[in-house]
Amino acid sequence: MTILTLSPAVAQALRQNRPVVALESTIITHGMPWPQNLDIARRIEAVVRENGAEPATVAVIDGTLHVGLEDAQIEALAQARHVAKLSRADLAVCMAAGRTGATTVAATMIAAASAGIEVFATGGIGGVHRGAEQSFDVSADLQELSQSPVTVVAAGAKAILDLPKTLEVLETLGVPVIAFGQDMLPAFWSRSAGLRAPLRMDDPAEIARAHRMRGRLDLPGGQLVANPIPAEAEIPRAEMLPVIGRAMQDAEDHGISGKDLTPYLLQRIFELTEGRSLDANVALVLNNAALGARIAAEMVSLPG
Ligand code: PSU
Ligand code: MN
Repeated sequence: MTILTLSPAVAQALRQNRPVVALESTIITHGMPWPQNLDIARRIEAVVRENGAEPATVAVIDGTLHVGLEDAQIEALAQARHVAKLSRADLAVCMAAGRTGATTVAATMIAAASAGIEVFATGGIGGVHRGAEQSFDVSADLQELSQSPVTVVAAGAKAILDLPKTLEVLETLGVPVIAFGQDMLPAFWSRSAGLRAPLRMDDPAEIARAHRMRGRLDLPGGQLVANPIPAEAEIPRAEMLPVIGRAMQDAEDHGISGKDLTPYLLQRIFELTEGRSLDANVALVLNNAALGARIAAEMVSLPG
């Protein structure tokens, strides 16, 4: 017996071998401010559906790991305060204690893999933080990509991270980093991080086949698909860098570290850009949801 609770819609889609896209909940509770977070969470699900797949938002509610949430559950999470931010290390602890928590990329991958969902769309992943040579702050998302067989569609990683080090760690861990439709690695709000991506693919079917080939080779872990933000929504890198620098200085001045760092930086950047960072964030998440649905559709049409 599985410990997961699938929503009826997700259970049915999986049973019928229809495409399903997992979605995380930390983006709702810790990544975006109320009330926009609720509207955006709903729009992400709508885009997945418009592109022919079933959305499966993941969260722990009162100790139960849900894959696929009802709208009322999403609304409650969006408004809730002091929800835990769950990764591999604390997922089981939260469930055993009967508490509520939002799943990060790492925890969402664990749930998706265990439900048999192969594709997951989000905004940005965690990575190697700047200054990690001192702080050792490397997101558990990276390790998870090397263990759980899920293809994660993100818009690259934010420049709040050390992107060259993030690529190095992913290479060491054996995680394919695939830029979609361009040579350069996208950097979340900007289409290019100024670094070449290790791999490039232009076709969702190719991404689906590569995912399945890993399985046939018995390689653990998934793939990271880095999908550039739509050009019209991009904030150029040169404009973001000083904002990021300022937010990081503020984090240091306030002694913010560990799990609190990423949510703090996101909130601070939102304030410093007077909401522009959020508009870009919305555009890229919706774009990723659409690509995730297309990859999921290719995946279910493959044998085995
Ligand atoms: N990056 C973003 N937006 C986010 C996150 C990361 O651009 O909302 C969230 C994701 O849930 C990710 C988590 O898995 O932050 C990583 O947190 P940490 O750096 O503490 O591992
Ligand atoms: Mn961290």
